[in-house]
Amino acid sequence: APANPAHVALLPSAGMGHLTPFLRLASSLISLGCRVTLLRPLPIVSSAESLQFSDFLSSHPSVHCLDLHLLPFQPSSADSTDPFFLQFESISRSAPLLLPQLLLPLEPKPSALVTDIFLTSSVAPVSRTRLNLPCFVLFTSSASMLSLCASFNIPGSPFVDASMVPPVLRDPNNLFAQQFSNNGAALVATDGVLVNTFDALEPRALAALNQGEVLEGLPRVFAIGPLKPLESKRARARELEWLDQQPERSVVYVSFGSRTALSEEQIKELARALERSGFRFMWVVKTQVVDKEDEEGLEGLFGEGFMERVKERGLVVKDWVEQGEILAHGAVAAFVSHCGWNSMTEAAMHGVRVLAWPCNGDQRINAGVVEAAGMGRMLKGWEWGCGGEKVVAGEVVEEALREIMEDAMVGAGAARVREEAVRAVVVGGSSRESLAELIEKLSK
Ligand code: BUP
Repeated sequence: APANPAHVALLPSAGMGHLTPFLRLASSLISLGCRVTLLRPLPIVSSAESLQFSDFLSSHPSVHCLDLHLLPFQPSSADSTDPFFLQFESISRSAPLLLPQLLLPLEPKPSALVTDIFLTSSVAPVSRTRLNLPCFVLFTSSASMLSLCASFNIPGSPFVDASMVPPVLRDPNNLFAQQFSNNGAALVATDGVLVNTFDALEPRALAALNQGEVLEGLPRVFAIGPLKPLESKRARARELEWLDQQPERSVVYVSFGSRTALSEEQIKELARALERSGFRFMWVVKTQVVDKEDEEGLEGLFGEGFMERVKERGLVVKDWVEQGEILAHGAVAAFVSHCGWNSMTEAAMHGVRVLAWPCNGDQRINAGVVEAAGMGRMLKGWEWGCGGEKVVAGEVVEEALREIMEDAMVGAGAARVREEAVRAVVVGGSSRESLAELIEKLSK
């Protein structure tokens, strides 16, 4: 390790989609000799996040964790009821007051602060002026989404087709849209933007960002992905044992991430599609409806007799699974996904083809990245909100499953993307070099 290692303070925001890349980054920095101070906003919204924090801290004993006790705030009626959104708000308001108390007394002093895109406009000015620390942003989605964020003018951007922009960002009165826009604009007052992607996956977006085409004055964008998933310390789960019993590249893995619930009707159609297709499948079902602990609850959800009929070739799970390990398993061939960006980087690094079924937020843009890279296809007839108003029929999904499983071009595309991903992170690779360059900057 260098005599004077970089000391990086990390401030994540809320939700697994945000916490995950922060902890992966922390782990990579430590393995490259950096010192890490992790700021943990409390209270934490989901139990998945709490578990992730404690697993991470126990497997990385050198990390100094500082609790950031959020100040009470009264959401106004204009604020959302989404608990993650309220948490972004609460961290944004508390951090400028709490960061100086927590970070100024630290010895050794941090050399830089890395924060979340959603905290940029509130944290970057404090970091640079009060703390006298360079401020970097970890953008938790794709570089293509970053080009929307950095160039954003409600209701659109010259860099992203309007049809890809989610309805919430097309409404100039929406508070989330306004904040998205403010945070994008605040990027010029930071020292660099880190993205969990790699050159070969998003060459055009990265070039446009770094050549000043998207936003004048945008600092350097560092493509440092795919960030390596943390090693799980938990016992090997039954999902992996189940996958061990399945033939090579035969299983369709289905998951819509930690925050997306399909409508009940859409779940029934998807169940029909999986059954009719005849493929082996593993389905992580997350809806409020399945919070009940028994299989009967699931049974009611999918339609009469479904579980019994598919029990030889399908596994339905409702708990948290180790998705990184599932996608790394050789039995998995395809991933039916909402296209959360972490999930897409995991599919890319394991050469798993994607049937893209975007629902909200950045997902349509991420799905476009997957298609352009040749590692997947979009589901025809998908709708914003995922089955809220219009349901995609089982037959359409079945057809799409067949196409994705049988299309040799997509298979080759996914395999190529995996090779490129591996090449990016080994010594001499584009992401590995960017990370080294970043650490050099962080050390100053
Ligand atoms: Br669900 C689930 N196990 O059961 P995304 C997710 N994950 O390991 P999201 C599990 O959580 P946003 C589970 O591998 C990925 O790293 C998954 O992040 C992991 O989507 C992460 O893919 C989920 O970005 O977040 O949760 O919808 O809405 O912020 O995109």
